[in-house]
Amino acid sequence: EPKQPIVRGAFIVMEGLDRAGKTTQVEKLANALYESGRNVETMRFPDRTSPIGMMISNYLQSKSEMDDHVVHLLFSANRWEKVKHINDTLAKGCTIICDRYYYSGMVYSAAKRNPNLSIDWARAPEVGLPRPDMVVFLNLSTEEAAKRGGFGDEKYETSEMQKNVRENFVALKDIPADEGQDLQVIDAGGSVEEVGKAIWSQVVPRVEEVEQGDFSESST
Ligand code: Z5A
Repeated sequence: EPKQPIVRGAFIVMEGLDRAGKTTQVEKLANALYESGRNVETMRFPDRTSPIGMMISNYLQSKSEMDDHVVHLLFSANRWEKVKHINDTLAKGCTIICDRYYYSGMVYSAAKRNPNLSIDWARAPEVGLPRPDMVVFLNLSTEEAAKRGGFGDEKYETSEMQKNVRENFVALKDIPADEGQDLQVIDAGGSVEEVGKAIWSQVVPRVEEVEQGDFSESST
């Protein structure tokens, strides 16, 4: 039987807390989708390769200082500069698995608890970005995260910041906009294989739906 043509690729985002295994699972999922005969591309934010991404990377490595709003807007601009590429890739039937997106953008900037940088303020520059077809949120307890080694050296890798980030991700559920509802929570505390299986069983049905045209063309 001839395969139906693919309407478009699916846009799947992986979000999660520090050391939850996003990068590990993005690769694993992309490989498995590729093995199943699909075109797949991985992306990550921040994309440190563009001029804007390099400014973000220097900031995260404490090589430069920036006002909280400025770096927030750079993280957002770093997504906007990829919008055409995202839309073109999906349109040609290629599925995108993306490591972090604007959910991280909102939650990390607001975790600084700067009184002039609320989650609503943080959301504004993200409005209009392509909306993912599914967001997998890898949830890891503080205890499990600690077992996976200490903090790295980058700016946000402190226990205070990570505690606020966790609270903000939980609070996303209460935001009237649809951000919270987008998140499919998966327990990231199991082995790489176990977590991979849980992700696969959630993602594949969604990818199939999108490929067959069952999606709404929406933006944030
Ligand atoms: N940020 C922001 O502020 N605003 C934005 O708009 C965006 C991001 C997009 C850099 O991001 C920082 O930018 C980040 C958020 C902020 N700050 N922090 N923290 P990044 O994506 O470049 O860096 P990252 O997310 O911190 O790092 P990462 O390396 O991508 O982490 P990960 O993907 O969660 O984990 P991993 O590398 O896959 O695994 C971590 C370790 O655990 C590794 O040793 C693995 O072998 C191990 N691992 C993985 N899975 C398992 C399981 N299942 N069991 C045991 N061990 C495991």
